[in-house]
Amino acid sequence: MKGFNIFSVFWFSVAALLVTTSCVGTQRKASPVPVILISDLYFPAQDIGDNVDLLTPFALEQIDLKAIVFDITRSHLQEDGILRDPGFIPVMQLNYLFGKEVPCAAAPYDQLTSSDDKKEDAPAFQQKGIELLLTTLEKSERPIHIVSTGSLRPIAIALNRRPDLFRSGKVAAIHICAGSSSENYLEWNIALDTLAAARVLRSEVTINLYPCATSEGPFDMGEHNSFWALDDFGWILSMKDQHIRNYLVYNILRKNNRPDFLSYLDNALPENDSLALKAFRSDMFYGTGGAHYVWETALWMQLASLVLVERDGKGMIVKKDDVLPGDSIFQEGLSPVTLSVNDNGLFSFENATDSRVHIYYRADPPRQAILLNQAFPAWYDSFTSLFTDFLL
Ligand SMILES: [Ca+2]
Repeated sequence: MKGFNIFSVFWFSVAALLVTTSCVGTQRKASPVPVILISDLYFPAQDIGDNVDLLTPFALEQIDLKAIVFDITRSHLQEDGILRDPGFIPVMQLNYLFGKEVPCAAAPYDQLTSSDDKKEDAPAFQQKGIELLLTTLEKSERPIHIVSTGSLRPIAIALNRRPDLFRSGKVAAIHICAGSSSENYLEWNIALDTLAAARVLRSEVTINLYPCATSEGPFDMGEHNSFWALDDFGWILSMKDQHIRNYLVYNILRKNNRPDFLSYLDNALPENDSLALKAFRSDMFYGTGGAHYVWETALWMQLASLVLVERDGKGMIVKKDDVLPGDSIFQEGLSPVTLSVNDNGLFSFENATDSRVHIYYRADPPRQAILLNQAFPAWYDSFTSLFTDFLL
């Protein structure tokens, strides 16, 4: 069943609906996919990947970002002498750059104490993320896609409070970037809250799973995980949209010494920050080599119906409709599997012909890394904010 993609079905349904409801002789674009993002997003960044990835759902015309829930874990708010907050600042920066008003709120900071924990005793501030998730689902007229790129705690709490909402057709699917393709490796996002992971993975909801790690860990590239490494960050400095460039620099360099987080976007980049970005490498701190580690590209590409192609010997990310006859399409997608979930959040999977759970696969991971290193800078450089002035 490789090559089957649940979004092909989704897009076909959307297209069919539009054809039947639009006027004869007119063609309308498919509506963007409504999304609630749940991210372990902090400022200053804990993993800069979350702050860099946040740009994608704001910038893609195929995504209609409805709400952002901060999946905060108490131990990361104060760690090795660094103090962090939930990611209000990066969300505010992107709302400013894209002229949006995407609401955001934090979910409970502490792990579930049982698999049916509703966290009703959490402080009011931490209830807001769960309330935002539930009310966004409740008031949506279309089924919503939930994207989770951290722990599964906010979804588990929402499921425990309102299982009816998740059974009502309000949730199109939950797209999870977490876990490992091997049941022998406890991956970071699962380890953040193992009870929550088991709760969500055992639920009755449609799940598309993008494991981050393999049995070798989170920096290995296997057939069923999503990791790749970006070799270089230098391209950011020559991005056409300099306001977006400044957003990336501010978040990658964790510029909490600049509380003017909007004016930083609107002014020329300080020379020292240009130099620091050029020198920045994630492998100075951890991992196995690269300027930047990425786990979420595949998820956003699948959700937005984008494909990785090789065109004239170079990798490109394009819309499915824009694939040219000479393009070589990189083979990746979602396959149906049956999932066996342990109480500790570890899981294994077996191919199935039909299932509520799908797992990410890719044909040739090293080839994908080469193509994405060529394609990713141009893809990000194609994003445009509301601002067109030149900053230097
Ligand atoms: Ca994350």
